[in-house]
Amino acid sequence: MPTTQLPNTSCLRPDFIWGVSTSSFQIEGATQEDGRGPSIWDVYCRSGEIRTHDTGDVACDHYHRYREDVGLMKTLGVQAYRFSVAWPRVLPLGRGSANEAGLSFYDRLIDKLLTAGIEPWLCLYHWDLPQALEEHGGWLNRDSVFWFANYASLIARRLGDRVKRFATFNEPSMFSLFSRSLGKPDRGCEDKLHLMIHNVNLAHGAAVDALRANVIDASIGCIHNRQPCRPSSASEADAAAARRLDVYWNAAYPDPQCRGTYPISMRGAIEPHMQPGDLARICRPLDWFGLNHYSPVYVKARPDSMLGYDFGDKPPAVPLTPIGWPIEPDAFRKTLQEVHTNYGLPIYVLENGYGDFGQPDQTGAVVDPGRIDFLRAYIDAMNDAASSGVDVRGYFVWSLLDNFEWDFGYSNRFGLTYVDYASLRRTPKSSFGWYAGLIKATRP
Ligand code: PNW
Repeated sequence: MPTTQLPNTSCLRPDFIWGVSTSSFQIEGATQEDGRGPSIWDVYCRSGEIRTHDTGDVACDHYHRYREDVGLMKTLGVQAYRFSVAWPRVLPLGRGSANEAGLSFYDRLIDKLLTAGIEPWLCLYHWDLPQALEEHGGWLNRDSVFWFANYASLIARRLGDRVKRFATFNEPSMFSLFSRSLGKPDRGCEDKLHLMIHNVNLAHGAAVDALRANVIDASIGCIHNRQPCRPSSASEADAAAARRLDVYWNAAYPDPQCRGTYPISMRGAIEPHMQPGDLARICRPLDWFGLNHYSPVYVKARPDSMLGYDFGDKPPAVPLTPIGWPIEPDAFRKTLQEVHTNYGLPIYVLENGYGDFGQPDQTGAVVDPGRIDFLRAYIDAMNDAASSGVDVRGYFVWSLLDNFEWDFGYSNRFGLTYVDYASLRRTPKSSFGWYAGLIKATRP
């Protein structure tokens, strides 16, 4: 297929929003500047657990280069930009007195976006918990509900005159399933997992209330990573493990938040942490469902591990991205349909993207036809979902820039823009030009 070919977008709404997403720890750098406090990720990066020994100290240096990055978005033509606020940058200890210098960075970024005609979509939590709060138990302490609500209220009061789109959490199921604060990921940490799930759900509900109280015209959601969990073999044990993981990965947060109930199979384990009125505190009215989707997950049974699962082999017939993630656009279509059926909210796809190791060629160009083919196929699948009645209103590519890819450090690249981590120079990839062409073609 010629790399210039665009997907079918004929069934998308005329006011459909095209965007790009990033997160604070993955791009900002400047971790010790202007009074920012340490986050749990600064500490993890020094624990030796990140395979490449990378840190977020410099990352993409977005803290100093945000003007250039907003310029890239303007060239791309996106209507919206999803970013996150680093909680320890604005509240170095997680609570108590605010750090004016940190807040003013987000002032400058937001003003720059608005001047460029790009709508800011602000996510309160993309995994960089203030280390000071972790030392008080982090999400395992029920006080985290108040810490988070107070932080949400500060952001709403300070930035809510210009920001109207707010997400409480990014992928709560991911950071709880993979949280180091649970300890060794065996059966012994399951009780802590249930406590964390419940506290984070309560923190979501409390933050929604704090945002509504301070921003009259706020449009609020939570961002969920939904990926079908499939057994990696025909055995009944693997099928059972996949069903169990599916509940935790895909339903543990959206069910109580959007429907006011925990999935049946979890209720007994949540019960010891439940106080009267909790479900009503969690289930606050929302304006939309934020969906992050990449691929299905293949699961095998492993009885001694947390929830009794492990990641299994992918079926040999399934094509993979260079970093080994399955390419299955039809699973995206089905996921959109499920979210629509289960929760009935307007959907914004706030992450979808392709990870590779792409480097510049001899001419300095970064040519990434695999990413273009991936995005085209996934956008076609989204259009199919829309044609069958799914209320999908926006699509944001992960990510504007190559960035700090958590446990994989800087090796895995998801950007439409290549970042040379030595010079910090940005080079738009061919997918950048392709996405710009798509946005241009769909706008009157
Ligand atoms: C998301 N999985 O995480 C995050 O929101 C981003 O910060 C991250 O950079 C991006 O996806 C790419 O990884 C995920 O195992 C983590 O399927 C794990 C999975 C999916 C998404």
